[in-house]
Amino acid sequence: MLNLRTCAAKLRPLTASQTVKTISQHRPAAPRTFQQIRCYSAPVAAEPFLSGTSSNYVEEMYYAWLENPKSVHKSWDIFFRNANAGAAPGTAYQSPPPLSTSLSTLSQAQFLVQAQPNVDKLVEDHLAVQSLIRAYQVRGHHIAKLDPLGISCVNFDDAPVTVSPNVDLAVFKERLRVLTVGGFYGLDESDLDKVFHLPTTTFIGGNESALPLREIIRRLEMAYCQHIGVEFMFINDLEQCQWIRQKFETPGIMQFTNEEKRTLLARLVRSTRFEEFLHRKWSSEKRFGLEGCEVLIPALKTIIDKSSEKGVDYVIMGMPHRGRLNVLANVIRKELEQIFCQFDSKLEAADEGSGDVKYHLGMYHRRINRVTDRNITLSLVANPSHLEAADPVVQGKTKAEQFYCGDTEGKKVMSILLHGDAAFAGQGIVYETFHLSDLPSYTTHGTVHVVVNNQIGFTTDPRMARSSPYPTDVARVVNAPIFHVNADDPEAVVYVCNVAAEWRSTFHKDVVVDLVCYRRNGHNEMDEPMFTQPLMYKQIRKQKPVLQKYAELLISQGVVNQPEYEEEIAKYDKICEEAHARSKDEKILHIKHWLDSPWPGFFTLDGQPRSMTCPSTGLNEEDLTHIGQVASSVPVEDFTIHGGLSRILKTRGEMVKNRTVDWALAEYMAFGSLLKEGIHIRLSGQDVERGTFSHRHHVLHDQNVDKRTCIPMNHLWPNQAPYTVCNSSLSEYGVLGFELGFAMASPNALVLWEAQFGDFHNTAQCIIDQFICPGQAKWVRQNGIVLLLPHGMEGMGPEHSSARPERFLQMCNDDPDVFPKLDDFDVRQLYDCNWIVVNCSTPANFFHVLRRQILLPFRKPLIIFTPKSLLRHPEARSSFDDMLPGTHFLRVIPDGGPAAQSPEQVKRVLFCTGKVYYDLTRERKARQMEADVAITRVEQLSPFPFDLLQREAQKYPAAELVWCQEEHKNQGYYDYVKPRLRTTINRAKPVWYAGREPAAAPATGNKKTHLTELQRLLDTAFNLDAFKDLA
Ligand SMILES: Cc1ncc(C[n+]2csc(CCOP(=O)(O)OP(=O)(O)O)c2C)c(N)n1
Ligand SMILES: [Mg+2]
Repeated sequence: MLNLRTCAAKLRPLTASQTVKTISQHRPAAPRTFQQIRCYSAPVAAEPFLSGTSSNYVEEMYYAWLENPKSVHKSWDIFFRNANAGAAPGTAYQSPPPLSTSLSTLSQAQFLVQAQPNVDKLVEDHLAVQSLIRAYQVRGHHIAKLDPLGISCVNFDDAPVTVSPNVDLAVFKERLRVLTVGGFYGLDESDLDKVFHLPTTTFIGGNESALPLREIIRRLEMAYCQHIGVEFMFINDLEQCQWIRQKFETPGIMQFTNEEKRTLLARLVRSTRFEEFLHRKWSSEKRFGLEGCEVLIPALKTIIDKSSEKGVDYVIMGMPHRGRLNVLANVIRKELEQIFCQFDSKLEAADEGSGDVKYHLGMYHRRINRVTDRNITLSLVANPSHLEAADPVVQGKTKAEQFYCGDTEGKKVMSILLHGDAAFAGQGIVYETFHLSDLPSYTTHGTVHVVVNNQIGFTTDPRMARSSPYPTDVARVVNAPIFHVNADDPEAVVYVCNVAAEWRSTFHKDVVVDLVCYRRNGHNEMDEPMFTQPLMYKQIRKQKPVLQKYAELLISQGVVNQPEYEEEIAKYDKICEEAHARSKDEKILHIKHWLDSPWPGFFTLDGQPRSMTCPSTGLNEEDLTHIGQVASSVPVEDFTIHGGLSRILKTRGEMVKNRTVDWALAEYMAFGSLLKEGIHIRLSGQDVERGTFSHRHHVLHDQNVDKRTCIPMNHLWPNQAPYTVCNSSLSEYGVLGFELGFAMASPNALVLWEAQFGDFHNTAQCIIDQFICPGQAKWVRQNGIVLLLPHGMEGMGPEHSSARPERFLQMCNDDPDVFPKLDDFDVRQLYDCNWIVVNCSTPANFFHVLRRQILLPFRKPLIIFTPKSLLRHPEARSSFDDMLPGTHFLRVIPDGGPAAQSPEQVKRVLFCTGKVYYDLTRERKARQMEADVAITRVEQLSPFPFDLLQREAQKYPAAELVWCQEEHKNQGYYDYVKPRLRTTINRAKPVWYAGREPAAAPATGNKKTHLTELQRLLDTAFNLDAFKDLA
């Protein structure tokens, strides 16, 4: 009774407003417009049979009639013709002529209209049947039997309904009559054996166009209410909806050959026995086992097999902890001994770096797919504990692999993302990643998402963990179909996985497979789940493992016999035992064996850089001039740009004639020259095409032709590498993760992410903390991504001022107290660091540091604090002379004025970085203190230029040393620089501070206070008595 009540609620007709919404969502835009609907709906609104849900059916008929008037019954044809001709309300309907004889083959024909004197009733009943079919399509998943435990934690009214496939509608309908307003869409028991035409929006008929109601219900029950719950009716595209209906409604479509069943059983054996083996050998080790969702392994293998069959030869995967070792062993096929040896606590690490736990490491493997006999490469991206953080990284890597092999439609390279139910619903990055899925410069042309929905997250129930009915609702925002499936029915799982892979290869859009399962043990193997989920776990204890259930099924069907089954188990156990024996010979753990993205040819065979030098980053005059000219022109015919932009380009042209560059032009020079050398450049971030500060203008827009654009950077050289510049979605976490993934794929690309303002990087903090900063140490994986972070105190308020340099500097791995013993600081120091942090004060230095990033023989992340007001500062210009061959990036720019001429006379050296240099020189000049105070610019903050700064400090023996910054004392660079500067001078002198006071916020919101603070810090910097009393 309870069940039936639930069922009734789920199948209840939509309200009028719901109907309108749903219809407007899934109608195609053209040629079927809403105008056409209004054309008939206005005059016929008063037709007696057009109410509530019946209008659904009428619309179906109307669309069919529009396409082909003969496709609908004669009565509808006349009705629509009259309505369209403007018949008055209530007069468009005429009694129909007799039905054609096309249904004469049906034995129930006596129930059809010929025998039916009441045509109104006929129409109503058809409308009711149409509504019924639609109700199953929309809501059938609510009552499907998805939960293997039968306790359904999904937040619907109640537990699933069990309806026998042999519909006992008498009982069923009786309940519904009581429980739904107006009964079962007006149908009653006498209708059960009546035959109804099926609308074009269902495939349950197979070859038949009409069926008795009893059979219609039975088939709908079979399609939508068994172990698969299909959620798809929110999809806007009719063709896609039809495709899905056909995949699940066609009678007998879910058939498996005996061979397929045996393969499925063998895969379940591997999945199950792998976990059992680990449990036997290391019962007290954490492994985040897959017990309760062993079907994940055949599920993934099915997606890969089907995708391989459709032409995919490279699959990039991302996944969390749960079942990861099993996936490595049985999907990626990592050697078992490599996995087992990780459980040996005495194993020494062979590689530099801190390494990572065994269930975080990545993997790359190329092999033959046995099912399709085609080569396939599988890569599992290394990930941190931070759930879902790897999602955008996987997408970026996938995009890059597609880009490098010219796979513009995602036919060869694809991604699969695995999720836990709690994380999928809870982590915002899932949403941010979904929103990249259909953007031209970010799409990977469809991802297959698989959710291990064990109905729990650590100790938290779904009802406490999410407000949506399913953990997968987030996918609805991109119109991805969602296939919920009971993970204890392996054939249903394999079926939906096949459909998911086919969907991806047909529509190149995301799709979700929700494996509704359970977690047999605690969160990890050491955890006691009964503390918090006693009833659930009582049920789980009673649950027969899926392998056992499926084996029994196949044995009962005669597909395998008991000895064959046992032999399959023994065979795999033996493989595990032998690998275990071999694993004992492993003495050393090589993390580099777990690389997810090898860069063939970039390193020597033992993974070392091919040299330890960096060529000059300078460029010849001809190339500088050529790039400058293209940057100041419109290199296509008949292209009208905005007048203001013409002026900007003209100014650029004049700068080129004068052999000077500003910031934007320096960036152009760096990009343009690297493109010539075959280096792909990708610049991504919010509004990067124009540049937040309207300085870049890398994409020109024709003022007369909509969407006509020109990227001059792609018109530089005959065989240049392509330049990609793309405005991103408004996401930092997602987009930075994506670009990091893109940069992982190849060392021969300059991949840059620009924050709108530097402060906004903190919504991507997880990517910075978990991947960029420690990536190489954890995973022996280098990455040359560049972060451009606009920074500077310019009176713009607490936000839009600071890129938080202190945070990046705090994460640098160089020792503040040790002067490095190196012959070559220029390159060696870079090799040893975890990332490079710079704040350039000249365009030329910015140009060099970008080029150096690629010309170095290894890759390190590069963090650049970029200017805002300096973009247009007349002094922030560089001459071509500073960019010619032989010139290079200056880690430190010493004072070049009177102070440097007579260094012994100098009373104070001001060390600084970035924009404040210009404030300091202006002030020094105003105070005529050029001979008293030297100003030294630290351009590369980390790794710290110990060698050069030592030289600078020694050059001015009588001078006080002062660190000057415009940031607050507890922010900026001071805490990082001070101990290091002291190390360079053997702590012989103090290092004083001139800058803003400590503060909670990065900057004041009051412009006047800002200027007062600035003046105060300049006063301190040039007051030679300022530190007297402190000495
Ligand atoms: C961002 C983040 N927050 C918290 C955690 C701690 N944590 C680890 S596993 C887990 C539960 C995950 O549940 P679910 O996503 O359902 O995966 P399951 O373990 O059930 O497979 C939590 C909260 C984490 N790893 N990452
Ligand atoms: Mg879970």
